[in-house]
Amino acid sequence: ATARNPALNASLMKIVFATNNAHKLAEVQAVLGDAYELVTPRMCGVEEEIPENQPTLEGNASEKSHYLRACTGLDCFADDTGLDGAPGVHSARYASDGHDFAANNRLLLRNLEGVANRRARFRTVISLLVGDEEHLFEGVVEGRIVERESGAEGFGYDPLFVPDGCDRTFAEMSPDEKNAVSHRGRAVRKLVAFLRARGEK
Ligand code: ITT
Repeated sequence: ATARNPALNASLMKIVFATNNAHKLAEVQAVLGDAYELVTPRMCGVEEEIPENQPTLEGNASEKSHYLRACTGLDCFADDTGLDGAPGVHSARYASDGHDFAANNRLLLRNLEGVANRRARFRTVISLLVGDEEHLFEGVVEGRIVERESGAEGFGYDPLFVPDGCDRTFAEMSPDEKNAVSHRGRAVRKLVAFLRARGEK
C-alpha cells in the first residue's frame, strides 16, 4: 500500500539493518512500528553473509554495521547477541553453523546435563552508524535454561530460555510479549529513543 501512496512513503524513515536473520528483522520492525521502515542488506544489493569475526558483541555489531556502510554508503545499524551465564551455557556459537537451531539447542541441553545452576542471560549490542558517528545501545535479560524445549515462536535458543518473572519460554510468547522483556527489545527501544531525539533537533 505504501508504494502506491507517495505521501505515506515520505513519512516513513527508512533505515538499513545489517542482518541476514529474518527473525531479528521482524522483531526489530515490530518495536520500530510504523515510524521506521527497515531495509535489508539484500535490498541494497548485498547478498553475502555479513562478516562477524570479533571476540566481543560490541566488536561484532560494529564490524557488521561498518561492513554494510562500506558496501552502501548508507547510515545503518547491526545487532550482535550472545547467550552467557552458568558454565555450560557459555557462548552463543555452539554448532559450526549458528543457524542450525535444533543442533545448538541439543548441544546446550547436553552441556547442562546434571548442572544445577542454569542461570543465563541474553545480551544484545546494537551499533548504529549515522554520518561519521557510531553509537552503541545495549539490552540484557536475565533468566534460566529449562530442561526441555517448549514453544514454536521466535528462533535460536528461544524454546529453552525462560526470562526472570515469567513462567514461559520466549518461544511460548507472542512477538510483542518477547519484545516487552527481551534483550533485543530493550536495546531497540534505546535506539528508537535516540533516533527520535536526534530527529527532533
Ligand atoms: P546476523 O545476521 O544478525 O548476524 P545471526 O543469526 O548470526 O544474525 P547473532 O550472531 O546475533 O545472529 O546470534 C548468535 C546466536 O544467538 C545464534 O545462534 C542465534 O540463533 C542466537 N540468538 C540471537 N538472538 C536470539 C534470540 O533473540 N533468541 C534466541 N536465540 C538468539
